[in-house]
Amino acid sequence: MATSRPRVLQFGKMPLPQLDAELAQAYEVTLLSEQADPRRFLAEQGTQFEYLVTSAAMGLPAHVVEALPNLRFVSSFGVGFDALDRDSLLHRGVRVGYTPGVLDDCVADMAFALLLDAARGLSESDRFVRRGGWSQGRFGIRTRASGKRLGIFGMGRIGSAVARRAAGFDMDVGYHNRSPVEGSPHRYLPSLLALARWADFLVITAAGGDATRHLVDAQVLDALGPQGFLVNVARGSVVDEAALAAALQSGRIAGAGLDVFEDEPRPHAELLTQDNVVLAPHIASGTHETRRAMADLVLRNLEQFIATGQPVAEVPWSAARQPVAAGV
Ligand code: 8YV
Repeated sequence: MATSRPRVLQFGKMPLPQLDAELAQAYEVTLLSEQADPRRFLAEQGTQFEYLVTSAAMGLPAHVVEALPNLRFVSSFGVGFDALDRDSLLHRGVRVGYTPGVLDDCVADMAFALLLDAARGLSESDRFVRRGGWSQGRFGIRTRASGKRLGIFGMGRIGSAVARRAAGFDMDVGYHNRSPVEGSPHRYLPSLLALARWADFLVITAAGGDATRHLVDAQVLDALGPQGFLVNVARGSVVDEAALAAALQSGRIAGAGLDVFEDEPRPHAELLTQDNVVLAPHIASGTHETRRAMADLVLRNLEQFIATGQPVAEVPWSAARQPVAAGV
C-alpha cells in the first residue's frame, strides 16, 4: 500500500525506546543501524531520504551526510552537537534541530550530585559500608561544599542552572566564557587558568568540540590544586583524561566527579582504580521527565520543519546560515 508518510532515516536506536515507536508510527522509518551493510544501503537507497534522526551520542559523520544527496533536515536527540559533522552539513545546506533547554535542570542536578559525592566521598562510603569497613573503624572526614567557591567553565543555559543551585549552598560563583555574560551577577574570570586558581570546585559545562578539546589540562588541574575538585557534565573531550588520572593519583587535585569521558563507554583505565573520583555513565539527562521532554522536542522539530521549513530549536551554526536566524 502506498504510504503518504515522509521517509525518515533513523541513524540508530534512540535513548528513549518509546521514541523509536513514535517515530515509526508517524513516519516511514528505516533504521540505518539495522542494515546488514549500511554503506551499501546508503549507496543504493540514500537518495530516498530528506530527513534523518540521530542523537548527540551517535552523532552524524560526514560520509553519511555525503551519501544522502537529498537530505534537508536532521533532528538530533540532545543538546550537544559536537558529534554532528558541521562542515558537511553546512556545505550541503542541511538544517539541524536539537533539544536545548529541556535538560538543563537534570544536568545541573547531576553536577551537584557529583560535586557533593566527590567532596564528601559518598560513593566511597557506600563501598566502605558494604564491605564491612564500618565494623573495623570510622570513615574518614572529607570536604565541606557549602560556602565554598564554585567555578563554572561555560556559563550557558546549563552553567546558569548550576549557578542557581549554588545559591542554595551559599557558594560564591565565578565563571569563564569566551566573553562575559552581560548582566551576570557572578564574578567573571578572564581565563580558565584564573578560574581554576580561584575555585574550590571547577564545574565544566562548556560545549564539546575542537575549540574546547583538552582545555582542562595538567596546568589547569595544578591551578585547581590539592584541595580542589573537578566536575564534568559536559563532554569528556574538554579534559585531558590522562592528565586528570595522573593528578588524581598523585593528589595534585583532591577529587573529581565525572559523567562524561573522552572514549565512552571506556573511561581511562587509571580512573577505575581511584577512590577519589566518582564515575557515572553519561546519565546527566537520564530521567523519565527529561528524556520524554527531549523526545517530544525531537518530534516537534521534525514535524515543524516538514510543515513549515523551520524547526522549533535549531543548532546555532545551522540557524546562523538562514536568512532570518531561527536559532533558539
Ligand atoms: C544525550 C547529552 O542527550 O544532550 C546531550 O548532549 O550529552 C546527553 O544528554 C544523551 O547521551 C543521548 O544522546
